[in-house]
Amino acid sequence: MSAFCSYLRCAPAAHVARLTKDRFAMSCLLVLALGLSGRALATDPTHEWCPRPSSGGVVAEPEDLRSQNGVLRVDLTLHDFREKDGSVRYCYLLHDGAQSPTLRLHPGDLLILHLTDRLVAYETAVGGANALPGHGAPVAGAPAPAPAMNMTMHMQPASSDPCTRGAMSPVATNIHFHGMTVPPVCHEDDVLKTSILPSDPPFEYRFRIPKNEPPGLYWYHPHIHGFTEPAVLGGASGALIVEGIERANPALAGLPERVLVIRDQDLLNPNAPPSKSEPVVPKLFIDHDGDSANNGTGFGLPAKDLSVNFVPVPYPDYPPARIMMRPGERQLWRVLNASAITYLNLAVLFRGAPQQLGIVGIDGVPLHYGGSPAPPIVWVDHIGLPPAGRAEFVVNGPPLGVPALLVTRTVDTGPGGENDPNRTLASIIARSDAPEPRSVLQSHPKPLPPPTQPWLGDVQPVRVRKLYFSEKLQNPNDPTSAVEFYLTVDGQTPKPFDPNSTMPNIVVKQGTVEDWIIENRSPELHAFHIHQLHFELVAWNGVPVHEPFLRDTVNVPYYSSRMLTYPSVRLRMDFRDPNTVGTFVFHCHLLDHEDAGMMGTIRVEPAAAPLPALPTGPESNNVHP
Ligand SMILES: [Cu+2]
Repeated sequence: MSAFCSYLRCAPAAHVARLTKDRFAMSCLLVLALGLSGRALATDPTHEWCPRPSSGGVVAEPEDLRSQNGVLRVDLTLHDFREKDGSVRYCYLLHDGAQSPTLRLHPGDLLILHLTDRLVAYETAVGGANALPGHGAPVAGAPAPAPAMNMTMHMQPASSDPCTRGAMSPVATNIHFHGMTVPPVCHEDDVLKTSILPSDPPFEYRFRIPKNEPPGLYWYHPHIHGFTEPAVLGGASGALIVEGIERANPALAGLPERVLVIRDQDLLNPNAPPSKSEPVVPKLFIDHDGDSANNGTGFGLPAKDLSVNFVPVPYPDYPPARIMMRPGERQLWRVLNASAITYLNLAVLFRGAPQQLGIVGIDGVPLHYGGSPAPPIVWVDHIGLPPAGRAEFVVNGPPLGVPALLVTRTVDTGPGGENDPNRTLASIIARSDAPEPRSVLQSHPKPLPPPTQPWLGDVQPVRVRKLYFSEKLQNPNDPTSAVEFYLTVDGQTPKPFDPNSTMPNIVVKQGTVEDWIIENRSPELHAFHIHQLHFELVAWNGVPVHEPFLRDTVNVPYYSSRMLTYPSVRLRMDFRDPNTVGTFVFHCHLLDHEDAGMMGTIRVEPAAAPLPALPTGPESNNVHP
């Protein structure tokens, strides 16, 4: 526990409500052939794309697509569908109608992914659909207002080349391979310029999984600035597994494995009264985004519903999805928090009692990896996952007849955050005839080669930078005015991410290691993520921590006016891999924040290249090592 009590790294859970602001089934068989007929369906406004299972259903595994002879070829089509309540579903669809397949490759394998953009419906639903009546919310079915950003500033004339187009529009898309250390270039993992439109032919992603990519759970999702949240909230996400975790941790050999993708979505029953089984909570507050604000009790209307492999678990009764297991069976669970804004705090309960979960990997990396002094497995009774975080852990199934639940406990997102109450996710049902998971880890794994470079935690950083999250009311005198979101390099001027800027916020040298202190100067949680690399958390609120494993996303605790200093995390950033060379982004992974500008860019220069001359002026501070 000691090493992991900070994994969730949330602010203290128990606090009174102190609201400082009064503001705010996979039945896609119709799509069997996506040739001409798919094209015709795509323009048919009555066709219901992206069908979803009913609540209370059995949690089916996503379809597995496995590389063969070192190559995985995938054809995905991205669809959207606007529901009657105004919310929009999104899905990555295969020709056979399956949604959001799990891509499984080995280090060194080639991925060739053809992506077709068939987005049509989103334009009329920008602004979210679960804003509530009586709070200035859009009327269901009516065109909603634009989000709190100037979208027109990002609308550029469409070039003919998706690689340089950079167009950020509601029907544009691209893919970010979250957590992978593949180069930030077009056709690989670039999100700054790559912009695919419905008028384009299938766009090819083509890259090799690096031979040194840690084995574990990664994921893919669209990353068009200004429009990432609606797509991910709508379900545009899927898992990518780099095979071989049992090579890093032989204790896992032969275990069945289960992929659980937990997504958030607009509330199915936003106007329903709370369940009578819950305590009465203070008056409902709605935040600027139209979401239910944190009330600090652990109960009440959540900001978003959750789903487990697309089986919804809606407010107010949270009917659990169903996970079937053989009695007492030990499995490896690979859990992805693919939520747009929702934090998870997972626990498994038998007869209401928390069970031990054996964490073996975080954010795609085995705990004991790359020379890390971490033990290969750490047993805990709850696991915090910020949006985009992943945890791979060993679960021992319940004995026959023992009621068991997968739950997420409340997360205190801060006085400015969204409400994230206690809720059930799934019943775990022990049955002798439960089907086995589709995948089983190798029984006799060949050990991974030894690390070729020192453990990140043992490398002296060449410098320390400070960045900070902050929020500002557009009109400080009007508490109902929109909030602006910034992620600022200390010394630079806070401003929303500018997709047209060619000046990176930070320039570093490949081959180096730096320490970044990320402060939170706002009254809500943020989740710091950087593309292309992993980092180690080395201090929490200025106090060194011993958590010698890698992450790509980390929670940053919220600020309250009672605090004497801003909360912070200190991260050891690893720019040693040559694949990090190029320009890419770091941002908050609460995607409404990212869309509203909480993002910056970094350029990693080749090790041999000289650094450019220092620009002058107040914004040049800390730009160069
Ligand atoms: Cu944020």
